[in-house]
Amino acid sequence: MQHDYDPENIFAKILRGEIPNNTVLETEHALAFRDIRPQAPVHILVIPKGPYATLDHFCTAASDAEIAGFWRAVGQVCEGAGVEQGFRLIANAREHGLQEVPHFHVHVLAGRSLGPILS
Ligand code: DGP
Repeated sequence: MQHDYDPENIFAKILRGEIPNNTVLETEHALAFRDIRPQAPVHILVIPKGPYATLDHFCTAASDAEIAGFWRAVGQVCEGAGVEQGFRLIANAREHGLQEVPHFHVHVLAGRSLGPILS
């Protein structure tokens, strides 16, 4: 399918340094920062640096180095966030996924019992 990317989305502006963020980790291929509306004591967003709108866009169009680098950063964030009691990853996509910001991102949620998401 065709994947469009809007370079004016808010995370693109964060990557360009046009909007401040609370950075947790920056690597060659990823940036991790705290969510502005935290839903848990730990709520970190991890984004790739390339122009990808959704997980499927990223995982089909990005290079192996970008994909490996991104997921390595997700692992580093999970290990570094003090989440020994566990965590949850969420990746919303497009309308039905209620994705608000059209730059692929993974939410890392932890620090409390997160409850069931499937019933
Ligand atoms: P999603 O629905 O998966 O697209 O979630 C987008 C998240 O991004 C949402 O939890 C709020 C967060 N967010 C939106 N704008 C900003 C911002 O300017 N800075 C930060 N740190 N987070 C933002």
